[in-house]
Amino acid sequence: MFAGMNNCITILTGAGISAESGLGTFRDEGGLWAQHRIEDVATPEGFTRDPELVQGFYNARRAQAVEAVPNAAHSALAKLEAEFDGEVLIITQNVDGLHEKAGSQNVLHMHGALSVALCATCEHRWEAPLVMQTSDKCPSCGAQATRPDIVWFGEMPYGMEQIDEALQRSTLFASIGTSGNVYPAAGFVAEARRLGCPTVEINLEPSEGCSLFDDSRLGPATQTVPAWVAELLKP
Ligand code: BV8
Ligand code: ZN
Repeated sequence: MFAGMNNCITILTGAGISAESGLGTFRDEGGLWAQHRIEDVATPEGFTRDPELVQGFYNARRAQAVEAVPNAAHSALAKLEAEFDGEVLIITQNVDGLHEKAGSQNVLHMHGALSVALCATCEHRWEAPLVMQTSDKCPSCGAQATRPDIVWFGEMPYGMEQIDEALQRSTLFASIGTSGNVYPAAGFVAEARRLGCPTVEINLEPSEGCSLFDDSRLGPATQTVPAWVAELLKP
């Protein structure tokens, strides 16, 4: 990193960064997609077909997320944001609130958040109750059309314009704890490369897009992320 340049580190995180906080990943052994069919619990069609099943799936994950404690990887990223001479943006695919619990403030939830409820009728958002039910009424328009504020497959992720702008000005792009299976998130590294931005992958094992990264740190996030942050903060 060159002193004086307006340094900007853009970090994409996935379920792997929360694994050591006890939250399940999707595609690892016994992961969430081994227990549920994506079509049934993470698509708008699935929600229309059986809203109670989907609300139950997210109620269970919300209850787990509320109890979960951020780990050393989340804390290291909060320290990076607080101490780095430049901008640090975390774009997370995760719907748990562990980055915020660890103290990160510049966090973009591109796939939504378990802590937010959304009205499908008037798009009003409010803090989700721990248990959401199909019979809940929207506090704003009264419609019985509440859903978790989660981006399902086939739906447009949040913040894509802001993400494009961040990638344009990034001086370093890091991908942490994601398997690189889900688009458009999995395409960010190719965009960063096209823009001439250095890229690093920090993951338990090489991801689908590993060949696109200039640098890679393999191992558990609670070890690899604090080490990477210490390097970046070295005077
Ligand atoms: C869109 C909801 C367009 C929240 C999620 C073909 C057919 C159909 C669709 C498509 C297709 N090709 C592309 C698509 C589009 C589709 C897609 O990409 N499908 C894939 C599966 C092929 N994408 C979409 O539909 C997206 N929308 O494209 O819209 C559009 C355009 C215009 C107008 C309208 C629409 C929407 C994608 C968002 C879907 N929602 N989640 C929830 O339930 O959580 S995706 C879900 O996967 C999560 O958000 C999750 O974050 C994300 C990615 O998974 P990962 O985070 O990577 O987790 P995973 O388990 O896979 O990997 C964990 C990694 O961690 C592993 O690599 C492991 O090694 C590592 N790890 C484990 N332990 C540790 C560790 N690393 C470090 N330390 C450890 N201890
Ligand atoms: Zn409403």
